[in-house]
Amino acid sequence: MAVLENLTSQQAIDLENKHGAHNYHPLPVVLSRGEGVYVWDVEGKKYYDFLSAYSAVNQGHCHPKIIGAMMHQAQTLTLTSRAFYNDMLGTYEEYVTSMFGFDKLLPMNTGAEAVETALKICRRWAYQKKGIPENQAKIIVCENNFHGRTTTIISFSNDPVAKKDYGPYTEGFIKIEYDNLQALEHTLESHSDIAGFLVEPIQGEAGVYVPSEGYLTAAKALCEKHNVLFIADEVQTGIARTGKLLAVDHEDVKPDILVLGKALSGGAYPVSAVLANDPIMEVITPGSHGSTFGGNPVAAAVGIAALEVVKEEQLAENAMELGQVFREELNKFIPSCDLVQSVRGKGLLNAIVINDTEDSSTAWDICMALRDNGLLAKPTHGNIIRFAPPLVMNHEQLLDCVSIIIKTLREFEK
Ligand code: IF1
Repeated sequence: MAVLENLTSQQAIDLENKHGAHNYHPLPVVLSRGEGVYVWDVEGKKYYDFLSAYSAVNQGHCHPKIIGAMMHQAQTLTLTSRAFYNDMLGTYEEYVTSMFGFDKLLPMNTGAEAVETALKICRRWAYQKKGIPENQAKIIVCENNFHGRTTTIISFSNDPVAKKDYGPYTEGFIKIEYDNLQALEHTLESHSDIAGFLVEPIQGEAGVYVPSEGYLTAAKALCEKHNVLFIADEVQTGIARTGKLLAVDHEDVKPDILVLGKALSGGAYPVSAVLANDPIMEVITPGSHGSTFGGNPVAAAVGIAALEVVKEEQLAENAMELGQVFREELNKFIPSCDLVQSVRGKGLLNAIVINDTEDSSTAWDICMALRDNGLLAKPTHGNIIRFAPPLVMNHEQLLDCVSIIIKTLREFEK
């Protein structure tokens, strides 16, 4: 079929520009194949993937176990809707709830859907269990948050690019400074209608902001003291990315509601989930929430396989170890490089801060040069470049990537 003829990169870009909404500004590289830590462009050039589709491909591209599970289920039964039972969903729910230590799981598809689901559960719990007057529930969120792109979620964003001209906005959210316990405590003490606190254990899109040691523990304790639900958005930080199964595990914090997505499927299929214990999840009753694809057999098969890979290949341990190597190597280099201010992160979720203004093109230009040198990464906000390779990377590959990054930064210094 003509439509499947091999395209040049430029042809593929032109087609997207002509026929697709311009809701992204991708780095000019057209990928056609992925395997493990590598991707190839349509001209056959090989790259290290240092973005992992925003931490969805933690298990590496096209992991054979995950693809095998997907193909088998896709040839058997793809979708029943929840109008009927299917033989995969209960097994998946048992597997995931026991792996993460919760009573129940509500299956969705995208991260934003799961965040929206968590907000609905939190509000309904507030009215039915906490006794907050109907329509008065407030949920505390953090400045510079990123939780998705639905109208309600961008209503509590402070990113003008993600928010402007999408009003009217959903009410019921109070924004406080991230990593500021006094702000959280003051807000909890000065309001009686707080239902929940929604937080990223590390703020990814904001620029990989790791909060102070103990922040999550203290925040959870404040929520318990005020009978407010602690909602952890681990869509990006979860599934071994930060060197533990969950980023909250670094502080042994147990969220009241846990939101998972992205690498819950290893990037093979849209799979997200909301987990909570019965006293909270029981506010969801038949017909009060759902989705056509939520909990479909393919998602269930893929989700189990993706989590088995995390355990079998000890991806959290590997991320912890390689993340330390990555930051050590860059911290050795940074003193000799005026271009880079710092490196920060946990596990294999890291970022470097470029010594330039937020509105400069330096970070973008560096990513273009990294692309030419065989490594794909992309700036988050302004002058911060996120580095997040698949967690299946080995020590030799990581050191190879560090040398590409240093070589590229040196080229820029001249
Ligand atoms: C884009 C980055 C952005 C997320 C957290 C929920 C969601 C995300 C913590 C929603 C999604 C993606 C979305 C994608 C770029 C990427 C991203 F931080 F990961 F880099 F935007 F901030 N919670 N993050 O990070 O999940 O609905 O996308 O499945 O929208 O540009 P989703």
